[in-house]
Amino acid sequence: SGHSSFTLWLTGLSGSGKSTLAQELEVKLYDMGVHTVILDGDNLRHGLCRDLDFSEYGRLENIRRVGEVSKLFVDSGIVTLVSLISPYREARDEVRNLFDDESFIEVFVKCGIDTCIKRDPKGLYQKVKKEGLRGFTGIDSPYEEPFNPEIVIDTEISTIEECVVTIIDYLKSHERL
Ligand code: GGZ
Repeated sequence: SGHSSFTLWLTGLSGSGKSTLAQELEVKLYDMGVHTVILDGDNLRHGLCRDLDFSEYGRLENIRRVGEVSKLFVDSGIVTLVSLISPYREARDEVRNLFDDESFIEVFVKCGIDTCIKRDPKGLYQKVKKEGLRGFTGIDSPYEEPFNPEIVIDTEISTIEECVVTIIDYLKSHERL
C-alpha cells in the first residue's frame, strides 16, 4: 500500500551495527519486492567521498553529499538505506530538510561506546588505543545523539533480527510498505 519512496537514515557510532542492519534490511525488503540501494559511509569514502577526511568539515561535507545522493534516489522511486555515522545533529537535520516529512526516517542505532570498543569489528578502536589514531568518533571526536529520531534501535539489547522486525513494523504501521 506504500505510495512513495523514502530514506532510512541509520546514524550511530562505529561498531554500533549500522552496516549489518542495512544489509539485513536490504535482504528483507528485497523479499518483500522492494528495491533498495545501500549508501554506506565506509564504501562511499573509497569513491564519491574519497577526497574527504574525518575533520569536522570532511564529515559535514560527507553527510551533505550522501544526503543529496539519497535525495536523487528517493526522487526516482528507490528506497535508500543510509549507513553513516553522521555525528552532527545539525547536518542530519539539514539532510532531513531536503525531504518531505514522511520520506526521511532517522534511525538512531544506539549502542554504548564500551560495547562498540568490545566488538571492534575492524580493530579501529584498538588502533586508537595502541597507535594513537586521533579524531575518532566517540573517543575524541563528538557524536551528537538525535533528539527526536523516528526510530531508536538498541543493538545492545536486541538481536539484528529483532531490530529488522522493529523497523519493518514501523514502516508498515506508517504505511510506507
Ligand atoms: C570514525 C572512522 C574514523 C574516525 C575511520 N572516526 O565502522 P567503520 O569504520 O566501518 O565505519 C567508520 C567509517 C566512518 O565513516 P562515515 O562516513 O560513516 O563517518 S562520518 O559520517 O562521520 O563522515 C569507521 C571508519 O570510517 N573510520 N576513521 N576517525 N570512524
